Amino acid sequence: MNNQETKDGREPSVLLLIPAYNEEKRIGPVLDRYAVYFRECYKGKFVLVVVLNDCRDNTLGVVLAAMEKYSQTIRYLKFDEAIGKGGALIEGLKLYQEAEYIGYVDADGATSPEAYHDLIRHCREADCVFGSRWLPDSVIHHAQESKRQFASRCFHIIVQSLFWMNIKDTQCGAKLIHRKAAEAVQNHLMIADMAFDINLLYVLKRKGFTLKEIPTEWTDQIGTKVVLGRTSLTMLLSVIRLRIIYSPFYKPLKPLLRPISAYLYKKLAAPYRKCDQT
Ligand SMILES: Nc1nc2c(ncn2[C@@H]2O[C@H](COP(=O)(O)OP(=O)(O)OP(=O)(O)O)[C@@H](O)[C@H]2O)c(=O)[nH]1
Ligand SMILES: [Mg+2]
Repeated sequence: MNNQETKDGREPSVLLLIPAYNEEKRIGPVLDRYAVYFRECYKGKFVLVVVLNDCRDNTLGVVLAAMEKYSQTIRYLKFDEAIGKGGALIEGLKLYQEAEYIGYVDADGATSPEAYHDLIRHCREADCVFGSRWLPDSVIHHAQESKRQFASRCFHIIVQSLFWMNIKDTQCGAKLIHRKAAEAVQNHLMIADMAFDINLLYVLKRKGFTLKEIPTEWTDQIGTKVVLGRTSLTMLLSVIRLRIIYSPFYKPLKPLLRPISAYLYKKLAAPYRKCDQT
């Protein structure tokens, strides 16, 4: 018996979110692979919810075609505003009541269904388990290009010095959260861009939930949504904003921080969410 199975051999119910922005070329085969794999190899309830927003291409058409084939397994949520990857996940995580575990994975197929299933096998080891590409046992089939790796390691150093979470890879797109933990952080998620993961992990940790990095199998894919300069600047702005929000300086700085950050996000054409609950 695997450690996530119950005595009758069932695996936990999982709702898996896939944020998607202009993914008509990448998401079709990924939906096929996940739907078929989990139908055939998973001994529990498994539902996929694609969260799309602001798509300029036929992502919705591709998702609808997949839903016709796998009507029991695939659903979607659609937003017309540019809410960002983080915004899409914030909205998707509101569905936490529908399964014992709620998680997410990228639409690009960098994490295979087998690798995601492996993450689920570790679900009882912490309140949030997530894939890591930087552990000794991680398997990288095709690595990111070197300038992406360099930017990613610089970002890692910044995140470590700001938050001291001792996490090797906050940015891997494969994460799984127990519904109780997802419920507890609902009102504390406010980073709408690609730095959303830091927001999620940091708030979980602050609230006393346990986090565990699991070595994963990962393959870089073409067609990334990351525009290195602008995405990196936005992510930097977001982690600094998050750090200030969770510092003693936030109260006195709040009247200044709000208009400044709203202005900067607008300049960067990046999605911005206010944080009323913090
Ligand atoms: N809903 C939504 N999803 C988004 C948005 N921006 C990116 N995504 C999704 O977020 C996921 C991550 O994007 P990727 O292009 O894979 O970027 P990444 O994983 O950070 O970087 P790579 O290493 O290049 O894969 C993909 O599923 C995208 O479609 C957005 O504005 N809205
Ligand atoms: Mg990706």
